[in-house]
Amino acid sequence: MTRILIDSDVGTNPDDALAIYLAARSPGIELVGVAAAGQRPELRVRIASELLSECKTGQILFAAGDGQSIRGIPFSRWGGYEGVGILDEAARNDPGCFPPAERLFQNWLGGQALPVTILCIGPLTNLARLISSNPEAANQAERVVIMGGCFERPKLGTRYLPLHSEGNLSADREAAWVVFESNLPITLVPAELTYQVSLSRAEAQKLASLPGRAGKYLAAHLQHYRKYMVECFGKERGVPAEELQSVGCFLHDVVALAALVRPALFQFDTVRTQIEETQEHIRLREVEEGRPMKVAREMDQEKFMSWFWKTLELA
Ligand SMILES: [Ca+2]
Repeated sequence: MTRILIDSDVGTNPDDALAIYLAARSPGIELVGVAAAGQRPELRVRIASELLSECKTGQILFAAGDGQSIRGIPFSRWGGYEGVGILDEAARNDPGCFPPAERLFQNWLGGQALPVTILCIGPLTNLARLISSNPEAANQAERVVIMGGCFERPKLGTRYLPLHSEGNLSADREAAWVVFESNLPITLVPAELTYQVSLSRAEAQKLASLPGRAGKYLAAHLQHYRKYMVECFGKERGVPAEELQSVGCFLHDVVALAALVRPALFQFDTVRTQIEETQEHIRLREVEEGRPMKVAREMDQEKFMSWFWKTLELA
């Protein structure tokens, strides 16, 4: 049994919700906690707790992370539809209180004898804070799997996207430095790999047939997200709307979960990795002398998709 703790920015892009839902349904996995960082972290983590309310799981601790970067800059990623389809207006305005992410990490890493893997599918702020405030606890993590960064420009169809297309490292650059300079055993799942799989609009519609609240939520979420995604790709990455015509949803965070629960679907290399930063972007570089990390390079896309649908029981 692999115990995992997910640190996300669930709510804006649907891939976080999918990764969390799949983790709760994956055999051999015990999901022990879900945290969220990003604009309005309490709302985000409430979404996760509602999403899993009908899943048969053990006890999961839900925790709210940061609403701003290490430097105190408020996170900007926001679609305006976060929680629609799973929370009513009153709950979206007042999602309630959750313990801080730090407590969740302390709970599982501070003195616990049980090994825990952390899956980071949002900005690295919560993990960086733990590394800075309690490095002994952080070092207890059995493994840290990170969806983030890119060594080369990700490709969307035949188009190369700009380097800033990966949002997790860009959202909190200081946090990324803290995590990459730590001694934690890191597995990286970079954006040039995660951009290789997505759901078409027709495939994404199948998610509406998931039972109960999850299906209802994902149907509403995907509808709102598509408009937002097309706008973002146009404004930030120069991709015309026509080129996104058939895309229903990217699966970045789901690929990172798969690298953790189905590593046989991937080919990994050990790469000495360093962050390279300019004003415009933050990217990863393979260097001769640097910190070795396990990097997911290739995946069997067909087997990945079949794992995805099978785990959702929609195959
Ligand atoms: Ca995410």
